[in-house]
Amino acid sequence: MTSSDPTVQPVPASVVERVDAADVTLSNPKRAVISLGGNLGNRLDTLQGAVDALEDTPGVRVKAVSPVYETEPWGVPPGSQPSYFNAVVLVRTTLPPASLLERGHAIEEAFHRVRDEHWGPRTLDVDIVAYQGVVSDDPQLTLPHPRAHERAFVLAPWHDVDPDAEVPGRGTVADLLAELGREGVRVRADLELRLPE
Ligand code: PH2
Ligand code: MG
Ligand code: MG
Repeated sequence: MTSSDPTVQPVPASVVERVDAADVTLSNPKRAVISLGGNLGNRLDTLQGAVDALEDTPGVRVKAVSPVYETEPWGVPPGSQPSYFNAVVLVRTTLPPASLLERGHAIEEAFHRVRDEHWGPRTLDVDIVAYQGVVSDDPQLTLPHPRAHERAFVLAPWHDVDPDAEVPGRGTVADLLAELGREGVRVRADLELRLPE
């Protein structure tokens, strides 16, 4: 996911990342990209709570947290839902994809996620966007996320934390984002997510 050296590759000011000399906390960790979103309640507190809960997960280490984006609801009629806050988190994990997904769902539930309507408004959505280079059509967890490549609210923050990233099988995040454009997403430079200690 990142071949870029942060000492030579400038990152936007609000990207918060951890560069460990060695990943001593996890053995044989895999890289995963997680998208966070929510459009109900205190969206910033919820996203921060999700970042903290990921870091509190045994076998998960949060490596980078993107800027916060305020985004138009995608896939629903204009004006029918409040705007979202979205962010992308890079983790290293020893959990297999299914366990990471399960943990994501548990975190959603901890933030009172209610699933009553497809693409309905929600306090928190935790999606696994990519896991190492894995391509899988497992109906429980399609990897990479089947719509990541067409969503600026995923691509823009992902590009901020990993400018060299690729959507496995789809191309680079930079190219996909350039093609798609940034309509409906704007960075909230006044806000910031913290990397847990
Ligand atoms: N998530 C959806 C549907 N639409 N739109 C935005 N802007 N952000 C989201 O996270 C989002 C969405 C379903 O997961
Ligand atoms: Mg989603
Ligand atoms: Mg989801």
